[in-house]
Amino acid sequence: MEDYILVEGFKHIRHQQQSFLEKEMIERTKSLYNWMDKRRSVRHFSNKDIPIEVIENIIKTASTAPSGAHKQPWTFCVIKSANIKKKIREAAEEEERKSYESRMSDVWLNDLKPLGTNPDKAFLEIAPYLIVVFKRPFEYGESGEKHQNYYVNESVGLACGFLISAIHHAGLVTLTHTPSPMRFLEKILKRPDNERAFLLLPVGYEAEKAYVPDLNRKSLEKVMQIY
Ligand code: IYR
Repeated sequence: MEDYILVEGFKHIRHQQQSFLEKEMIERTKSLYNWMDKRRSVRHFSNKDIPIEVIENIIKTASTAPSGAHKQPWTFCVIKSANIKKKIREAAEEEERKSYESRMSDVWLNDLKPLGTNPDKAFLEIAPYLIVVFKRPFEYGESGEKHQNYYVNESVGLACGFLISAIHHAGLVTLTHTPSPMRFLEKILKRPDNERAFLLLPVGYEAEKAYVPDLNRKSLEKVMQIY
């Protein structure tokens, strides 16, 4: 027999979150932290293929994120085609060159120096998959009227966090690439006019010899305030 209540005429089903003993909870949270702390934004990819089922599972995980009024205002475009990856790389590098040469301030360029980034985006062609995340600021109703979505940036940002965690959980690597402006992605992928490019993530195995900047994370004392 199904267990439910009605709230203003809408069905609310019974939910029972699995919980753990305190000792177990401490172990689990420690172990997740240790694993997540190993995640790095990686720019050196292997071109080794990965099963599409892995990509599907990763995207299903991202799509479990909470969203404003449960509108799920996102679309994840998966690119495997070498031809489309090449188009994306060429367009991204063109924008990036302009950014690095004139659009970014000296302070910004200086802040990026430790990361060693530059307008060359070879990873866009090397990684076996690119995931381009689109946000959907509004939806079209039955008769073509527009319905705004809510907290779109927050919702899609959360889904991207879930996506990045799922990629790391699979033992794969990614980085959050934000070529700016990103309108070229809407054009190349022929997206509908209610979608705006939000983030581009190459996904794949790490290259055999990969390097990342030697960075430290802020200490707990710096990022947490207890009241
Ligand atoms: N979008 C550029 C520049 C860039 C900006 C930030 I803020 C970074 O953390 C890293 C890169 C690029 O992808 O190179």
